[in-house]
Amino acid sequence: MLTSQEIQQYNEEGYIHCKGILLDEINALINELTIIIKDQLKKNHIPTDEHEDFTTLIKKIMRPKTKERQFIYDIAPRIDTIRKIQVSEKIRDRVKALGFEVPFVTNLATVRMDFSGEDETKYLKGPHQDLRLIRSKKCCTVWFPLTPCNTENGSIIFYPRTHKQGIIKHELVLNLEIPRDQLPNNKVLLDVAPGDVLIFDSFSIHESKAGTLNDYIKVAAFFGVNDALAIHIDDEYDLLRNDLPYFHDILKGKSEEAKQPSYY
Ligand SMILES: O=C(O)CCC(=O)C(=O)O
Repeated sequence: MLTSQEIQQYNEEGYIHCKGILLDEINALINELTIIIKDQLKKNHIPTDEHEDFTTLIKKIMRPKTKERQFIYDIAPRIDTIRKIQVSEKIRDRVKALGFEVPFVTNLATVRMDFSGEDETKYLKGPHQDLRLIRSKKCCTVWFPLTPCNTENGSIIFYPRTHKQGIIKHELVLNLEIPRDQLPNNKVLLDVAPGDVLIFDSFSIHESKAGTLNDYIKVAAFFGVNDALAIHIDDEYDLLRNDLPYFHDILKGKSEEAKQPSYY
């Protein structure tokens, strides 16, 4: 399932790139999302052409501040084709090979749609650890694209070997971020295709990267997995489940009310 080099890479660098393992599953997910988006476009009397591809449809439906946009964000993580990926043996067996004894999916997947023309300072995620997905020391993020992710279309920047530093102090900007002057120099922009999966230690520092194309689009999803046997109830990792402020509260200017992070 995983080679000894891959396991070694995960332990040392903090991530592995599993190429082409979810081709059928991603096609099924894109097909379902396409049906849902076309249905919403039709209900909103927005004309579509039969040949329009997934990315064109996404750009059409994801108009800022519309209910349809929110609906797509809300429904995407809940459809069966994405839930199937979360419980797929292809993921579970790999995570077990990485030493998770009783893996469990920590959350509904997040589906991100990043495209040009949006306020990148607001929506693109700065350098961070996946604090929301950490419940124990043994946790990973499973990240997979629905569109090609690379320099041109946008991707993630990953900071190898940052996973062994424990919880790093984040600052509350629009999101929780690690100040740039504290980042290591060594970073990689990952080139990932639909069907590929990145599995990385959720303690690893990573950030979203905008594409260089004028009309870039990047659609990707991720969720967390923890090892149930690594959970120590109410320790500093487990308590992250209720210590973090919510992005939407921060956006609405409620950051004063949002809980301040106290975990470094
Ligand atoms: O750009 C990405 O897909 C990474 C996003 C991410 O790490 C996050 O939203 O927590």
